[in-house]
Amino acid sequence: MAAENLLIDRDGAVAIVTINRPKVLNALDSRTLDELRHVVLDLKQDAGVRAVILTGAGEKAFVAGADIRELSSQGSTGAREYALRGQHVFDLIEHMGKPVIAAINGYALGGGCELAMACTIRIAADGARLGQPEINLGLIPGYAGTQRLPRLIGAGRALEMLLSGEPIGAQEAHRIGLVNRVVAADALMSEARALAAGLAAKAPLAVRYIIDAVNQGLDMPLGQAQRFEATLFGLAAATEDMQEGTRAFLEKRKPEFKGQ
Ligand code: CO8
Repeated sequence: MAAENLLIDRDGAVAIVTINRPKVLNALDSRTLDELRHVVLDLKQDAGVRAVILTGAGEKAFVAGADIRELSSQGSTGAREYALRGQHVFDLIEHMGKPVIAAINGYALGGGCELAMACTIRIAADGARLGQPEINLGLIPGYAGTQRLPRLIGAGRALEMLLSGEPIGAQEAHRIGLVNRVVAADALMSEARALAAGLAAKAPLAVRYIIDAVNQGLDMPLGQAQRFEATLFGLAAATEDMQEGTRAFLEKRKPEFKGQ
């Protein structure tokens, strides 16, 4: 499937995916979601890609939400399917097994905030605004916003954002843990690239196991999650990269991880 609404670049082991519908503030329509699904599956399979940056085209928006024009014509069954389809794509991002950095360059509203929350790490430009304004459309979030938001910032704050529909600025998002860091707008992509390159140099299997342990562990009772961690620890300890990492430490040199 040729991507019409996405730009895909490579910088060494880092892939940069840009949602490219700036005329509608990068709103997510069905085609864009489908393209995103294909790209995520491709990047997951591509052993040469070890980290991904997701951002929006233009200076105004990361993603201003689901495409309201398309959404307005959905009936009840269609809307449910639409929500499930988007949730599936966002789950694929969360479970890609590689770090996905959301470089939030402007509005991240509704589905845009939900997309950022499905990413592994969020960096925001200082002028970015994040929120779940669905309530103002007589809707509720449909791409897991009611679930990922309270997991990230706690139920009380999440309920206020979800019920008020009021977006918050980047600094407030940082204060409450919705974004990991805030940078000047003109430094956003260089910060994201530096972070991604650093993560791309880590042991890929250990990276995958950490992401799995955290994300899947959050859905498990603590005892079960700890046993899951121990199993992944056992798998990590059996990798060549573990041999390389420990040997490099003892030889006082930088490790070279191969993902094996
Ligand atoms: N969908 C479609 N078009 C959009 C969207 C959107 N989400 N956001 C902006 N646009 C369009 C505008 O219509 C406008 O188009 P045009 O130039 O043709 O009039 C263009 O982008 C520029 O936008 P504005 O003129 O509105 O720009 P402003 O700077 O005045 O305002 C805002 C920027 C505040 C971001 C404003 O555009 C806005 O409020 N946008 C909508 C934000 C929103 O409500 N998002 C949530 C959408 S619902 C959602 O995401 C649900 C997700 C789960 C769905 C599950 C399936 C059932």
